[in-house]
Amino acid sequence: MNTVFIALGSNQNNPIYHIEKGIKQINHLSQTKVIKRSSLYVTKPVGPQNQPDYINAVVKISTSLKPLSLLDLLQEIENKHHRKRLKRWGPRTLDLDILIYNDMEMNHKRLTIPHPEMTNRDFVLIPLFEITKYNFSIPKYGKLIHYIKINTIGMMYGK
Ligand code: ROI
Repeated sequence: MNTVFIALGSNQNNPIYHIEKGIKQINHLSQTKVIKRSSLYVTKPVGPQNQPDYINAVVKISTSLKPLSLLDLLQEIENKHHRKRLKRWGPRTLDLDILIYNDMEMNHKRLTIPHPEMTNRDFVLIPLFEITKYNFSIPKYGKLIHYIKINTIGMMYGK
C-alpha cells in the first residue's frame, strides 16, 4: 500500500458540501481508504482576488493505485462536481491535487510529484501540518514547518 496526501479546494456553490462530498468519494475509490483528514480552512484566494474565499483541506489516504491511475480517478470526481476549466487561477467547484506519493519524485507531463507549488501555499501547508507530525518532511523539499509563512506555527516549534 502507498501513502498519499491529497489537497482539496473549492470556492463555488456551497464549497463545504463539495469538500465533504469529495472526501467521501475519495474514500470510495477502489483499493483506497482515507486514513486521516484535516479540518476545513477558510482561506483568501491566492492569485486573482476578485473571487470568493476558498475552503481548503488535506486528506491522507492509503491506496494501491499508481499515481496516474489515481490522477484519472480524481479528475473523474472533479468532473462529477461539474468542474469547468474556464480559466487558470479561476473559481472552481472542486480541485483535487496529489501533493505527495510515498517518497516519490516524479516528473510526467500530466503530473509532478511532490506538487510543484505546494511549498508556496499556506492553504495546503497548514492543513497538511495539522495531520502530520511536526517534524514531517516533504520529499525533495525538506521540513514542512520551514515553508509555512504565517509565523505562529514557527514560533510554537522554535523555527
Ligand atoms: N487559493 C486558495 N486560497 N485556495 C485554493 O485552493 C486555491 N486554488 C487555486 C488558486 C487559484 C491558485 N488559488 C487558491 O487553484
